[in-house]
Amino acid sequence: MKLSLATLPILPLAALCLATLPAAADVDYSLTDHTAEIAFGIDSGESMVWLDTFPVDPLGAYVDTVKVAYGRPGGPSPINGQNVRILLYEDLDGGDPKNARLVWSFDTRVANGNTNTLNSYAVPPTFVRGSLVVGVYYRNTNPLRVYIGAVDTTAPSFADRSYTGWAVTLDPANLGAIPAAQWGTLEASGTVGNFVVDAHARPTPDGILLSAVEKVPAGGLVRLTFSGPKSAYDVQRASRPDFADGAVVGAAVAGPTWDDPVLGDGRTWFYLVQ
Ligand SMILES: [Ca+2]
Repeated sequence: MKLSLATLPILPLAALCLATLPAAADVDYSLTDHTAEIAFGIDSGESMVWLDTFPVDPLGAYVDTVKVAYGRPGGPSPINGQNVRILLYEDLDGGDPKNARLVWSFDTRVANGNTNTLNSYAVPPTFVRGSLVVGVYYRNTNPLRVYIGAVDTTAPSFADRSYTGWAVTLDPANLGAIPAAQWGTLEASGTVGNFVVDAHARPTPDGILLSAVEKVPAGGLVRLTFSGPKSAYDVQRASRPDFADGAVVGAAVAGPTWDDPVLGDGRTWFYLVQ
């Protein structure tokens, strides 16, 4: 990610300091303790979606993982191998996600069913505004009802955050088409709890957060503070915001800080950490 910095020493410190941003470089979204007491089911020949909603945290607007647990320990349905579709939506106005837009999906098969195991599904970092909505689509082609959605019913539970809908045929890219009587919150269906569906997200597409740019007058230094998923970073410096004359001034830097002895040179510099 890019941040710019004017290194003129006459600038007030506030103009140089972005230290109010925390250094945390990711966000875990979850409504549950990852232990399912109930498995949510769908009848033979019918389809359903089960979804959790999360207001977007600015430090986690780029979703890179969806995590799902299926069934519950001791659950009645042998669900491993069932076809499911993992879903990620953007819900601009938050609240009820029936008007959310499907931005990513992934066809897979249930694994680790009835064990409280979270299965992780990698998502190309996807920017989401408003609320992010994650969940699963499942069509039951078996002759019996299948109990497949994992529900945590122990306190605390969060109302108006877990939603489900069903129909004989259902398009998860068009939740609005689900009949109103077959759509609503989990608690409206008679179960107080939340689905065991999580998401993980980053503050930037590459997960690198340049959280502070500070003056260190002793030594005439500009100090960059950054964090991210890599073990080493390259720091570029340029005199132009388009980095047309950018050059790597710090190669394979481990971080979390890096110092540039340019504080007193009277010039304006731009930095890029990759
Ligand atoms: Ca909505």
